[in-house]
Amino acid sequence: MTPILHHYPASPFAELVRIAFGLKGLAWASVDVPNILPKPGQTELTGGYGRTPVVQIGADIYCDTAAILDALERLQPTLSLYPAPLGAMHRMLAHWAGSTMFLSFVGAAMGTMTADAMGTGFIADRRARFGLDMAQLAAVTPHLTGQTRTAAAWLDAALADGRAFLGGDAPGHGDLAFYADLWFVRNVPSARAAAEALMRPHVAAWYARVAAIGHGTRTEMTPDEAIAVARAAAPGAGLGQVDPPFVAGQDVRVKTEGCADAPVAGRLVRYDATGITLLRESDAAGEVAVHFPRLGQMVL
Ligand SMILES: N[C@@H](CCC(=O)N[C@@H](CS)C(=O)NCC(=O)O)C(=O)O
Repeated sequence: MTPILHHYPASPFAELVRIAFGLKGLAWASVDVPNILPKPGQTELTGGYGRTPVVQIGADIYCDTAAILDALERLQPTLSLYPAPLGAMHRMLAHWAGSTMFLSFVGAAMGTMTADAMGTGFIADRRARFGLDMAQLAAVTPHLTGQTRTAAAWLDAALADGRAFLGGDAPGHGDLAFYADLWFVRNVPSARAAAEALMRPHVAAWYARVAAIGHGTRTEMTPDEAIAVARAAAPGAGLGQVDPPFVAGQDVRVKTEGCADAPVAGRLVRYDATGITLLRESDAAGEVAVHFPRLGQMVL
């Protein structure tokens, strides 16, 4: 079944997934979502999860790149996003690139933007959901820029032995995650100087190799068409088990750490080291399974 990506062009986490499609040579459908709430088509499917990206495969809805990449790995095992020798260690690299370092890269780039360039709607959205404070951002931008330079120096040192990708000959999740961080800085016009400072020789060559992977084969889809795809499908088979203290079928809510977005309510059918899955009823799409990674999600 063709995966459907709910995203907007400037999202670095969406860029990570677009390159993952390219790595696996997948055909995919693209649904454009706004870069601020509300996102009615997306939240009809997720039950409230409003972050970007979300990938839908039939009536299975994957929230967060960690859950999305697991789903793509099951859908199309080759080429693997977790190639040897690093294997699962790619998850650790990607987690660092997508947490502490993501905030540094995004802050370093956004700290160069004027409030006008961001727009009042965007600033209000990020303030309400993530606590964005423009004055505080301006004050910490030099610090965040320094943090990104250390990450770039480490990447450059890791690549200095001539390896093509962070784990050797084959690219993996960790490459895609760091690529997305740098890609975001490079795509903010006012952050040009910050971006240039990151492009050390080995980093620049590696960045070009990741970019060359491309995005696979993209077609366009409307939010209503995506909802119709979910309505016509049934959620896939269970992926795991429900560990204590919860029990299978229990009504719970899943809330993302560090974000004020509404929690997602549903019946718990997976809660283990591999992730979290809820079954829920959507008015428009019928029964859907909403999948989350284990890290970064609170079950309430
Ligand atoms: N841990 C999440 C982080 C996703 C994330 O922070 N996405 C940003 C955009 S790149 C976001 O949701 N911003 C708010 C929005 O798009 O509404 C993941 O790996 O997918």
